[in-house]
Order: sequence, then C-alpha cells, then structure tokens
Amino acid sequence: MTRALFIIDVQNDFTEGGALGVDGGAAVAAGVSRYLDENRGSYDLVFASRDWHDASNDNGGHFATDAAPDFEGTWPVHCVAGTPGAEYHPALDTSEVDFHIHKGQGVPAYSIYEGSTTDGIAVRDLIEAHAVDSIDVVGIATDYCVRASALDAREHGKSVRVLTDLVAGVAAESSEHALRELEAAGVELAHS
Ligand code: VGL
Repeated sequence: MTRALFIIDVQNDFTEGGALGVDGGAAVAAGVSRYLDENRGSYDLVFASRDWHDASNDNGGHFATDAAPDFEGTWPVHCVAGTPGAEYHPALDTSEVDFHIHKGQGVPAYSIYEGSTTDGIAVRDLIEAHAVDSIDVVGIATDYCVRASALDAREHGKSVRVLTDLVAGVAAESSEHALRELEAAGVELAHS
C-alpha cells in the first residue's frame, strides 16, 4: 500500500482575514501541522497545492470583475501568484511536503489534479510514477477544492479518505452537500 496526503490550498487568502477567508481556515492550518507531526510516517508522499492565479486577467471568469462575486462560480480576486495571499498559511508546516503543486494559472482549477509542479510534472503522473493507491485529503475548501480533488482521486481509481476535522468550507450547506456527494462516490469520511 502506497499512501499519499493531499493538503489542499491552505493559503492566506482562504483563511481568516484573506481575500476569500473561510471560517476555520487557520485552525485547519494548525491542525494539519499537528497531524503531520504525529502521522508523517503513515504517508509515503505529501502533496500540497496552491491556487496560483494570474494577476493580469480574470482567470477564465473565475474572478468577478463586472459584477459582485456570487461565491459559487465567481470569486473575489484571490491567490494571485507571488502575492502574500497566495502563500501557505504561516501555521502550516511545509517542511514535510514532497511536492508543491500550483494550479489555476489563467483558469479556474478546483482540483489538485489540474495542477503541476513548478517543473511542469502533472499530479496524475506523479501519482502513477510512485504507484500511490491510497490518498487522504485535508485542507480548504470542503465544498470546492477539497471536494473536486477527492472526486478526481476516486475517478483515478484510488482509495480516498477525507479527514473531516481537517477541512473548512465556504458555506455550511454546500459543505454538507459536498460530503454527502463524496460518500456517494465512495470516498470514506474519517477523523484524523
Ligand atoms: C477555492 C473558491 C475559489 C478552494 C478556490 O480552494 O476551494 N474556492 N477558488
């Protein structure tokens, strides 16, 4: 069994005080660090993703420019590449991360599978090269990037768990809906 941990988008803009701050985001950052400290040995590989949007355009309509964001498909400007908002939250210990993944350059990209390393290696190829068969998912946001990443990992044929005490969502109702949808797709909801 080869196991990987996906740490999804634990970035300043997705935590309290950020451009698209999610309640509980900072607690997720600290909680994931604590979890890794105690459980790093359970994982062969650790991936961490960051939304890494262009400053010069609306990223395929992802940034609301003409109207107010609807917080479902259009969003305030967030996680612009190279800005403090796009950095990992300071409480996230990234020293154990094997692969840093960027996604969303010029496009909406909710799933880590849409991302790649700075050397341009796709996540799917890394998973296959290392014969990963089991993936745990933590991070932000439950109802968007965590959801999409876990669903893609299932579609990729992996055994997938979401650690529900180490995620935070944009909205309560859509987060609850996402968890039900993940369960229906065969994702196990577990506790850290
Ligand atoms: C996300 C909304 C917009 C996420 C990204 O990381 O879940 N949410 N862009």
